[in-house]
Amino acid sequence: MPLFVFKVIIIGGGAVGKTSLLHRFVENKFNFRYKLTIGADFLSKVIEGYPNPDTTCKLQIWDIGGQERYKFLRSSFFNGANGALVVFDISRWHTYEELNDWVSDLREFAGEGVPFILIGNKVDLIKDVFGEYDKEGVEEYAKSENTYFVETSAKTGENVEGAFLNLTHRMIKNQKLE
Ligand code: G3D
Ligand code: MG
Repeated sequence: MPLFVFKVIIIGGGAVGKTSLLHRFVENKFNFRYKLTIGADFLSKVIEGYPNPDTTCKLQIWDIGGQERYKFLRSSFFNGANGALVVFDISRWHTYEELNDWVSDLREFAGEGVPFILIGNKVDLIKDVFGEYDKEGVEEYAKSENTYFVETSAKTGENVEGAFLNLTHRMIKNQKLE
């Protein structure tokens, strides 16, 4: 019975919803008392029967603050990561423009071939988004990186599980290639 154990990291700027996505996925809860992430922390989630009925995946999911003052923690945080969720906030376009730094840190500290998926979070706010959100541009970027872009909402739960499962699938494929 195959068992995969993966370290997953959630990266992106401050207040994009990293901690909220983690709690939504692991505990199916939103907006209880966690607030600003201090340093790095992780939660575990066991997925049985994915991607095959006889497979179990154990995800150790690490959450970091996007704040600059945690920069010194980054190398240990990235070290040994098998995959990443790279998150921006659809309602604040500048958080997308900041992702380059996160992706280059991912490659530098976790390795070139580490799979990631791109997440535009807070899609429930899309009615309030004017002009700046260039969805086609994001999709093109994802394609050029050979990855997948998905809009999520930690608030409603939309696509959150799907995003983690898509990444899990990519991590399994990546491990088989090694
Ligand atoms: P971070 O861990 O990336 O810093 P948080 O982000 O998870 O702490 O979320 C930052 C704020 O965005 C929180 O609001 C949180 O409730 C809100 N948020 C997170 N995800 C979503 C989402 O999908 N939709 C909406 N509408 N809000 C979201 P507060 O007000 O508590 O600071
Ligand atoms: Mg946080």
